[in-house]
Amino acid sequence: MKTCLSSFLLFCLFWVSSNAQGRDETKPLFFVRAKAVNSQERTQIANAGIAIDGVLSDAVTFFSTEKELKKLTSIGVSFEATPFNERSWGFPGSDEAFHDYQETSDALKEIAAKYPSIAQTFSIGKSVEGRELYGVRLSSARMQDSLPTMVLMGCHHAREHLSVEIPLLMAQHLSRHYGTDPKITKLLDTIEVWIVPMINPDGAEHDIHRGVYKMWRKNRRDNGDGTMGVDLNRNYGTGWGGPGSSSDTDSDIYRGPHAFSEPETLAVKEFLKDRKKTTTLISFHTFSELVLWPFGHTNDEVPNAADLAVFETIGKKMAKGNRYTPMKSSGLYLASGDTADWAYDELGIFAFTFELSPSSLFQGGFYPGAQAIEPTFKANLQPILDLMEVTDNPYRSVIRDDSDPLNMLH
Ligand code: 0X9
Ligand code: ZN
Repeated sequence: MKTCLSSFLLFCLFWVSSNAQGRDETKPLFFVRAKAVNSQERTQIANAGIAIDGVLSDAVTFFSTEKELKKLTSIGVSFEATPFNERSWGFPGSDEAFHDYQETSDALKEIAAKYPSIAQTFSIGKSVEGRELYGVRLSSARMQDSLPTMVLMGCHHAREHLSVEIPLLMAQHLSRHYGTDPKITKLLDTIEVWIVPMINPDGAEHDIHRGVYKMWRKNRRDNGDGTMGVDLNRNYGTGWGGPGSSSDTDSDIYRGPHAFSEPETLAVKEFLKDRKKTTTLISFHTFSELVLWPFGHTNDEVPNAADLAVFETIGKKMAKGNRYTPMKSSGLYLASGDTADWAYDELGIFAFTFELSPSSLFQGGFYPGAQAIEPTFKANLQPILDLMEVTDNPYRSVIRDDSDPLNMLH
């Protein structure tokens, strides 16, 4: 792979500015493949303010602006950059099966209307543009927060539309099968499942505005300097401001002025703090097919050996089910201020990040098409059920013999 500045400039010469409907800023966007063979090299790129999308054995892929490419060159990173015209991704018209904000809200209300004895909708707060952040609670227990709780969330990142579909389909699947499938019936009789499929509705709506994908990642905060958006997965409190996040308001991994500066992350914070019996959580993202656990802001392991064993045991089990790659988040690259680090660090929740399908940009990246929805849900159903099954006591997953509570793997 050759750098870089010369080929980059060459590409610039050929750049046809058809990007007026791209990101808000009418800046040319580039698809980049940069050399990075390990977590350290990937972190160096993340530290330059880049939101890495795909990880290959010897390289990473991402979208970036000219300014970011200059920065990469200045720190000696080798890359190939190709002008990107998002129109080539096609129109959401062919992706009708995906749920926009209104459709997601309606689908949640429909579940509650159809299955009132086990489903109720709720809102955890409002987005920066004032949209309600709706969810659905599933359990046969009448009293809220009376049973061990699992939380599923989607769409911290706007363009990751598949991450809305999986928690939404899970809500539909669980509610439909309660009372007929003995396993699901028992689960909803013994735990509560709280599902919020769209944490970043403003960003998701912006990404599909006027039927053209925008490759948008952040929320829609007006930063007041001509740039828009904060990366919600860099805005949580644990390790906020650390490696793999940016103070540049223009960056795709802009962390915001302070931890929980955004109404969306603040709403998640208050919501999780209120759900005192929450033991497990999955935050769905796309793409790369990974099952990730804390920490992501430091290379340090989770210090509690029992907790580490739970993360590794359940993480690997779930990854067997969906055939994704299991790893500690920092093994991917360091990124500070993400949901799972905070949920575990602050609240002791066994919080995972799933990077759903596809495996790479070359299989469709953020826009894999509607045909990806069903197989992705099928692949992830059992892993989610596996996590539900240990939600009453996640430590059970590392006990070899259920009858002997002392026989733990550490
Ligand atoms: O960078 C992210 O926020 C996540 N990847 S994505 O492509 N969906 O943006 C991964 C978060 C994993 N956490 C850490 N590495 N800390
Ligand atoms: Zn994401």
